[in-house]
Amino acid sequence: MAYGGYTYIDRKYRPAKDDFIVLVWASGTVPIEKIAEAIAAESSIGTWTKLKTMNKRVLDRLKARVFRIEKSSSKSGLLWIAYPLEHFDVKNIIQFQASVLGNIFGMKELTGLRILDITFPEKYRKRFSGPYGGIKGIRKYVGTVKSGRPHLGTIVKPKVGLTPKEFADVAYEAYMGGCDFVKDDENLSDQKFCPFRARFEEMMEVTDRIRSETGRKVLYAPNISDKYERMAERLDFIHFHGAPIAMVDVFVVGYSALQEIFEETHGKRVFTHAHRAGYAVESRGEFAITFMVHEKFYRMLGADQLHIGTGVGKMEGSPLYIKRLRDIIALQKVDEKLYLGSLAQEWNNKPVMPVASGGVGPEVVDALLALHGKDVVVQAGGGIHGHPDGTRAGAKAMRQAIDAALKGIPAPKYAKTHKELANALKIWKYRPPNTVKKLLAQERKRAKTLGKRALSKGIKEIEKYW
Ligand code: RUB
Repeated sequence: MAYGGYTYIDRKYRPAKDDFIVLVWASGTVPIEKIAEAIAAESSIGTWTKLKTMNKRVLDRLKARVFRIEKSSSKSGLLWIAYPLEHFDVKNIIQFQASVLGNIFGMKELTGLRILDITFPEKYRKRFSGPYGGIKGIRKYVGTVKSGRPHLGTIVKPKVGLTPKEFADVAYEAYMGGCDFVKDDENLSDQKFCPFRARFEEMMEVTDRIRSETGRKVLYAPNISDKYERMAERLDFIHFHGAPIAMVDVFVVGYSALQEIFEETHGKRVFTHAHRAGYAVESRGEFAITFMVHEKFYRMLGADQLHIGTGVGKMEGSPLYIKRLRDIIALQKVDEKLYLGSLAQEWNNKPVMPVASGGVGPEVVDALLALHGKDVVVQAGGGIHGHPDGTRAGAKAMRQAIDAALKGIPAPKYAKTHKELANALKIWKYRPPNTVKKLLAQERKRAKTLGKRALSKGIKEIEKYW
């Protein structure tokens, strides 16, 4: 079988060390082999017909090769595709995406296409600097290297609407209650009611005040997201005033500006907090790119903290899937987990601090930490500012829930001697960590069988674990 006159399926091919491996789920109106040929051709060197301009050098050195096909039906299945390093521009993620994540999504013979995961070879990864400080750098700043406890973060709520002074007052309460980190929400930027500079100045006063009143170094991440020039302007401004961290809405900003602004933050020794608002636009349907792929780009480009979901809160993602998202950014090496649609990956850059956020309150902290471990920013908006006794009590309740989990004491028991936690649990029902623990234990025991099932049953089986 061939596409446009050339063949791209090569089951005997063994990927080279420098190849990119792309794992794809595809379904269509023609046999899966034909789909595989079409995808490999269109995402590398080919087109719908033979070319007078094609030559052996291009074919041999630059084409993509489908080296493994696991069929689910005659017209659907999992494909493993290898791309040679030479195919890609030196340090250009846009070119990579235009190639591997480009035209193929529009091909009319396809009824479904999901880019499940990509393994990036070391030579490519090394071209990008990765996080500036990552987990260690952020911990050093906050002073938690020794304790290794989870950080507590909050998003000032309401999402938008407060004036700079109102915003800073809420933040002060949150820090006093025990937050290490306060951030703008994804849709707060430079609106008239809360101008960026005025808010930032108020917040610098608050973080200085916390330092002098409590001796603690806390972080505030202002949302600099905008077109590139305005992000750079804001970055200059906050850097001039000694800000340690900036927040960027990484997905909606787009990779071109993102790469540039992350390089600038690094140059200025400023950490980056990556909010992923919008990512699910392309990760939930029949035609999709999983967040695993994006988080790899974000790690290469240099996010120091990255939102990855919670597994127990308001955003999509099963506990096991979110754990995988966590491992991909927080570990130096992950093995293949086919039942999650995920490939092996090694890293030589710094681990990124995972941010578990979205629908988090003290009632889920036990479960959250059972899943994420201690290297995590436990981040709560509503779960702090919705506390019946206000923001300071809300932050205290969260810190108490974290302390309880670290001591192995269930939150309701700890609440007997901690009134903020007790009051929180009156309005939010405690969710014990049992389900999460059970899932993790099952996964450990059944990993091999789950992998085999995924191979024979395809995407429906994989989806069960997402
Ligand atoms: C948090 C919130 C954040 C989400 C985004 O508010 O809305 O924007 O974390 O989701 P709250 P994710 O704590 O009140 O739910 O972090 O999964 O990208």
